[in-house]
Amino acid sequence: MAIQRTFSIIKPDATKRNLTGAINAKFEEAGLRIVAQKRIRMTTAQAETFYAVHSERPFFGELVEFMTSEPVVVQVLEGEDAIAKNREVMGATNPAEAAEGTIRKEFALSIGENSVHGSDAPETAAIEIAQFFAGNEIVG
Ligand code: RTP
Ligand code: MG
Repeated sequence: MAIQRTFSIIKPDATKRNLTGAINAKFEEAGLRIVAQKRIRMTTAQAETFYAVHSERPFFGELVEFMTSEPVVVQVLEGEDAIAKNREVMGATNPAEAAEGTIRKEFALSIGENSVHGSDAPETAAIEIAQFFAGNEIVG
């Protein structure tokens, strides 16, 4: 399997509880390398663009409000099969369904406040990385 990059967000519920380091440890233990990282306050426009695919869903407003409510940490993770590996480490969207040892099982509060985001495919990873990082901010 080739080396891939994926886009990750440590979400407001996690930054608020000071879990950035604990979550990063999970990534690193899984063999993912953090090749770019910054803490930002996401704007409403950024959150609406980022989650545009969900704009017709009933939870969209709540999701945008949540993502802009506290700082987030945006990241690029690199490694073998990084997209699938990251989603495995994250666990299911709903923490009640997440496997033992996953980030969402250990830290997520609810299906909405679920601590992390990870890209779901190479195409979305490329788009999401480009929304938040310039090429020279990623150091592999
Ligand atoms: P993500 O995009 O954040 O990595 O999560 P995901 O693929 O596991 O989940 P997705 O279906 O793409 O949903 C995006 C985010 O929207 C929030 N959500 N809330 N209240 C609800 O029913 C609901 N469903 C989804 C979650 O924060 C989810 O991660
Ligand atoms: Mg998703």
